[in-house]
Amino acid sequence: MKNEYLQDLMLRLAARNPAQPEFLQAVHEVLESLEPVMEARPEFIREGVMDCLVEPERSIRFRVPWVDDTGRVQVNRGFRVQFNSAIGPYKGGLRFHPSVNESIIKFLGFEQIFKNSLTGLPIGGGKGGSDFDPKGKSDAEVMRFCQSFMSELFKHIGPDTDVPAGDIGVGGREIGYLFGQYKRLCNEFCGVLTGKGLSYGGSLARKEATGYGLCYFTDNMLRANDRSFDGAKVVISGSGNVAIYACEKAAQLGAKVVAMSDSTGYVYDPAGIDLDLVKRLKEVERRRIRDYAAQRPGAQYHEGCRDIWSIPCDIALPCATQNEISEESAKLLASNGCFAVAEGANMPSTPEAIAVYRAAGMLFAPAKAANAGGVATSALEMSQNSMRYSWSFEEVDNRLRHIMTDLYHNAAGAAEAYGMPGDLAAGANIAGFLKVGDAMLAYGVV
Ligand code: NDP
Ligand code: 2IT
Repeated sequence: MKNEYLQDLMLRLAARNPAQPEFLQAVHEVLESLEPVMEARPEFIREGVMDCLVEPERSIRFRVPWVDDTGRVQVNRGFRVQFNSAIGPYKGGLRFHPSVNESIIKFLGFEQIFKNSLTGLPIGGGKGGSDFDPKGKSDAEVMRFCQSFMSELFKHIGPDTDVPAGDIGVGGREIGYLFGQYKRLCNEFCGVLTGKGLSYGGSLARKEATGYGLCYFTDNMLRANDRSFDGAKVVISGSGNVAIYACEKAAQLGAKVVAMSDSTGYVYDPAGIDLDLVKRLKEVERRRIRDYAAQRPGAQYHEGCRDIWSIPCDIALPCATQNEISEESAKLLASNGCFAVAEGANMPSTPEAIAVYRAAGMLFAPAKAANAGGVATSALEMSQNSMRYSWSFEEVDNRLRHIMTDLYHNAAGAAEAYGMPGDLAAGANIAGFLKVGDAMLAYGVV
């Protein structure tokens, strides 16, 4: 980073948030690519927009006590970071995973500001979650936890204030328990959460949206570079919501997905992943990806999820978690001939990995742009809730496809306009920032 003001801002941010490496990583990546904007529009620094941008508007941390099936009291931590509401109510998922801490929620909330802006829809940025681990818990335990979590969270959210949704460890089951408790506490049926079940205000195609949107975005990027999914060999990390529907759409677009993973290991299936089997194991039976190989002749299981990037492929779709592709993994991908990486997960590539993609001339679709289809469809769910109406699957899917195409052109156009043609990461940061920054300027110091 060359801009002296941004350099100093980064130093002050690091001094104030010493134990938040993921948050600092996310901010650094954005500020670096905004340097040319600071040259062209010095008012963003002069008027204090950059200083405000890196400090959440509000950050809530709370105790979540609940009783497990043996009668013991368990205590988890709950978080909601309401990062930026310049262009709409805070919007962003809830993550339930033992690794959750303030740094992770703040990095996710910060990224969400620009992602949500890029969708073109009126949504601000926020994120929340807990260090609760839903794995191995009974439905009754998950319900009690969700009810306790919402018993505090409901005070801070609302359909025009803050609208949470799912993320890692939070799917349809959890959203159901959370929404039920909100409705009970507020005596109000409203669009306060997205990713709801179809019988109580959910949107068709929300479940599919992040994975499908990732492939729509990637398809645009590939076509603009005379490539396509058709006939391509694809590796997808993760086997959760994003990974499953990325696999489905990639296959529909003619690709062969040969590997998927979870946090313990990966399966390699040279004949192509049997997605019905993955869906049954993961969505219905809540089993491990290891069990896939036991039921699928020809598939191999390997312990250790990170080695999935050693499998030769044309296109890599990381759809598990942050920093899952290291420099070493990126080098393996490049040397095995991979020509495109598109991020379904949030910040799955380390900065060193991104440098490898650039040096190798690989196409790179950054998370903020490539996985924005999930939150965009959440915003479509909010619209349907406000209208008290529901669109068909085709209607929502068509809107999603158009949003991802517009988003691609918007990011590519901003990269070009600021002298970095082809750099979608910079373009996404710039285009996402400008709308939020202009709104913040309009408000004055607030
Ligand atoms: P799920 O909980 O449905 O699935 C997560 C998947 O990633 C699982 O296969 C999980 O394996 C694996 N995983 C989680 N943590 C780790 C870890 N520390 N190391 C290795 N593997 C891990 O979550 P989603 O599919 O919803 O989310 C996946 C990613 O996509 C996240 O980065 C999320 O922030 C991002 N995202 C999600 C959106 C959504 O709409 N859901 C929208 C945009 C981005 P295991 O089962 O073993 O834990
Ligand atoms: O990271 C994300 O964009 C999400 N987890 C989805 C957020 C949402 O509000 O749908």
